[in-house]
Amino acid sequence: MGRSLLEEMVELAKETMADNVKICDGSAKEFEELTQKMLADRALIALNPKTYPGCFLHRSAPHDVARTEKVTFICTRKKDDAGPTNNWMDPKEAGEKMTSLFRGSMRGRTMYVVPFSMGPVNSRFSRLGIEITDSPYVVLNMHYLVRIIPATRLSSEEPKDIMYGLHSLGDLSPEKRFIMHFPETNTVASIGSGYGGNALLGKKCFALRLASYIGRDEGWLAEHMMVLGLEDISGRITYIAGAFPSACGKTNLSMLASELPGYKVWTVSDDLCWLHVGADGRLWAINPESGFFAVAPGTGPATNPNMLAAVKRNTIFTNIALTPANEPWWEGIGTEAPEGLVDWQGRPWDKSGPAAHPNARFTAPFHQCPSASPEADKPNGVPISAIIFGGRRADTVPLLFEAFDWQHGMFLGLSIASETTAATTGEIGVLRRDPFAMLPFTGYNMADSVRHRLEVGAKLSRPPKVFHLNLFAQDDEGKYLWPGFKENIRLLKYIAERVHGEVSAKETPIGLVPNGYGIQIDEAQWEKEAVLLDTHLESLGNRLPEEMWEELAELRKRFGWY
Ligand code: OXD
Ligand code: MN
Repeated sequence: MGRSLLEEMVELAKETMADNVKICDGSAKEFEELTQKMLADRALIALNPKTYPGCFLHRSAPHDVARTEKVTFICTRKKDDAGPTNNWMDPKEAGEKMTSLFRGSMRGRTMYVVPFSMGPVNSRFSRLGIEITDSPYVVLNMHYLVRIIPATRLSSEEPKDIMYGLHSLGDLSPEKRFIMHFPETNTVASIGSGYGGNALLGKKCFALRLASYIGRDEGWLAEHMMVLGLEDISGRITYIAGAFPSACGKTNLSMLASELPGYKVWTVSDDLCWLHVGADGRLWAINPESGFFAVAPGTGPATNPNMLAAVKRNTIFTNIALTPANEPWWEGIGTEAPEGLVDWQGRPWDKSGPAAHPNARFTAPFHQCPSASPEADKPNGVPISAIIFGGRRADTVPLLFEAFDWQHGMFLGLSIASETTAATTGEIGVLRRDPFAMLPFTGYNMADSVRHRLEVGAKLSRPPKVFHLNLFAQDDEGKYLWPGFKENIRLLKYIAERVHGEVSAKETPIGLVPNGYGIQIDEAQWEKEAVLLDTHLESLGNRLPEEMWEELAELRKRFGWY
């Protein structure tokens, strides 16, 4: 029998020919040494120590600023196991390609070995991982985003249970950039990018793509969901998870600063969660991460004051603009751009484009956020009473409605979409379906993931209620119907009251709609939507559970179309 892929990956790590190897321990001393080295190499700029203590700016290569889905692959032996929504490559072919790209790729560099836990260190739901990288920027980010553990802890784990990742910046050329996932052997190989989602393997690669595959086999779910706890006047906390496609307000909602007297939002996660079926028949969530890696532009005092407070110290900023006082600046921060601003590429800002890159980021430790939930590190997680699937639609889909049951809720999750507007792309109404907000993050066949969600639901004696939220519905003049931001607390309050059976809802063909919000359902638009959903379901192939087609037929029946 040939060598296992894992053995081949270890061999591959040796072949990178790194000058030296450093086993990381996550200590403050290590952080200090790395920042000193990066400051000397001009890979970091120290920000104003009085106003932004412990903060640094990193500028990436200008062509390496976002996740690259085109070169992200799921390499399963059978193509059908990756499914119609993923790029696929045969694992042998992918392995060979990566071997040749990694050979000598770390020459002249240090190889950092970072052992870590995803999830609270003492939780039975956590997973151990190891990332080998030649990027000190990656290591710094990992100090905040995952819990780095002593390397010796890895030996207490079955090697096959460890998520193993090899990353190299390579020469950063887009033609030689690949993010290869091998879910059947729990490994990832990524080369050619230093950008977060491509290079911080703990985040999307491990915590979603590999973990979703593991969760399918073990009966749990890895989701692209924020988690918050809504505390009400009586002190009762209702935990709500929410999956929204990118740029649909997930992070802001998870940290909402409530102005409703007696109500408070506690943040458990702003991006990811792992959901397990508890002995009590409820779904329990942990946050596999321990920090935030979030988009800066648009974060300001009105949209997310908690995040602004979280990034005032010990934060790594990437691709933001810099003021003459050595402070970070981005569009939407809430202050006028000062004279003498330097743009994200280090040039004097000439106002011809944005000063900060639209995908500029900050990386900060979780507990710096004033709304961080004290329950976030609980080994068993928090019990989820409601799940929100969020979309971005100008018409058809109203502000808020509730699924009739879990299966209908999964149909809503399968259908979520975000629609571009003239303001963002110049093209109106381009609809991108993003099932469960997991389109780029599911490590196996999306249709099988629907079956798995139905199976998990069948094990829940107290399933969460499922809601669909669309904060972006517009009137005929293109004006948003819902003010959003601080008003969203009223929607969370409504959801919690539905969970506890304290308010009624109106039954309509699309689901249960809140009373008193002036919600209208436009039948003609829904007739078109049903046709679009035919195409969407079709596109997921014949492994899609029949139940989803039944849900679509039921929708038509409830409208009385046949
Ligand atoms: C994303 C992110 O791309 O969280 O979804 O960075
Ligand atoms: Mn995300």
